[in-house]
Amino acid sequence: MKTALITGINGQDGSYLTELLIKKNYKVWGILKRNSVAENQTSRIPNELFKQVKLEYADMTDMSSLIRVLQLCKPDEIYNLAAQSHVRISFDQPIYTTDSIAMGTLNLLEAIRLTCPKAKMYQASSSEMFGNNIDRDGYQRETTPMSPVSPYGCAKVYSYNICNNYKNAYDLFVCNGILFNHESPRRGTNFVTNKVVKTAVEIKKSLKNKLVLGNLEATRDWGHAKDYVKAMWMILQQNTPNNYVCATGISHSVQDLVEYTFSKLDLNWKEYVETNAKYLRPEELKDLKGDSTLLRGLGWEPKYTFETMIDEMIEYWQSL
Ligand code: NAP
Ligand code: F7E
Repeated sequence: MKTALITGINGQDGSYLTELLIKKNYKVWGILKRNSVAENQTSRIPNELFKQVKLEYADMTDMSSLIRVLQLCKPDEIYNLAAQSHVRISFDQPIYTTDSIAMGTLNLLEAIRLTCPKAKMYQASSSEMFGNNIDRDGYQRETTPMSPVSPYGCAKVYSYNICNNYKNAYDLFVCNGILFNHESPRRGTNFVTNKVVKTAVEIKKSLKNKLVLGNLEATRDWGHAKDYVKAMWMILQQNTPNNYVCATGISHSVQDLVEYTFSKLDLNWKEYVETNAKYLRPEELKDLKGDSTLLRGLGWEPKYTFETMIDEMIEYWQSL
């Protein structure tokens, strides 16, 4: 039986990864960031799995807490998913964002080097690292230069680089998964997909009468978090560490997302959607579309399409 430690276990991806690893018969440990509302610390961990998961308080900014947990659980695999992960908010909280992501990753790498150097580590890298660089064929891939346009993206580039550095310098098994946007009913409701779907369903139920958004022209390559946590696991099952892009290869604009969601609910989006500059970012990342040929070579393939994913999210909000 393998043991895995997940940082960010209560996040969208952490919760799906927990389900996947438990199904694969792993012993799963997770770290919880302390919240004054205790229920919030575990709000995304499915009830039926609660008893099977071992949870410990720790914080990415507190290396001693990471060492304590690593010594307790002695993991075979570590999935570093913890982060202040909201790009717009990273402009409001640049230092905490950098502490939790960049220093957090370095704290974890040092803790691994000191306590369990044989463990394999997955780093949650992001398409936000590319900024507005696009290869001539319209895609971003592992070799696309990185010029991030947000404090979040800058911090993720540091994490990406320090992971590669520790892999080469200390012979650690560290892999970066460069994941493009991925969503689900468990996505935070201040990210655009779940904000649009939740509000559209509330409009349909006559609980709200408008949806206020920022940039409608931006395009993203949106996949489903369930498909993407499978990629994380596959990346760590290889014999040699490597970095992989994970994406569907299809992109849609925010306006496409709005049009699809409202039309599924038989609503005319133009009657309800407004824009407000407060949702714009000081520097915008305009277009993302990923080429995951390398990962597909390992046998990875997404099961969800953009449409089936949004349909599932609509059903979720309708069911409440
Ligand atoms: P998420 O839902 O925001 O989850 C992040 C988790 O990290 C939360 O459980 C949060 O705790 C925890 N956390 C935040 N700061 C922490 C700290 N200082 N110490 C310990 N834990 C901390 O994010 P996600 O969508 O699951 O994404 C998982 C990872 O993949 C993140 O690193 C994100 O940056 C990266 N990523 C995401 C995407 C995407 O589209 N979803 C794409 C590329 C990369 P609380 O639950 O207490 O808030
Ligand atoms: O924005 C536009 C916004 O906040 C998507 C994170 O998981 O993916 C995520 O970052 C697009 C942007 O995600 C609103 O300007 C318009 O162009 O859902 P988002 P993101 O910024 O792409 C990457 C890969 C990560 O790594 C991150 O952790 O939608 N947009 N109007 C809006 N976005 C939000 N949030 N709210 C709006 O009202």
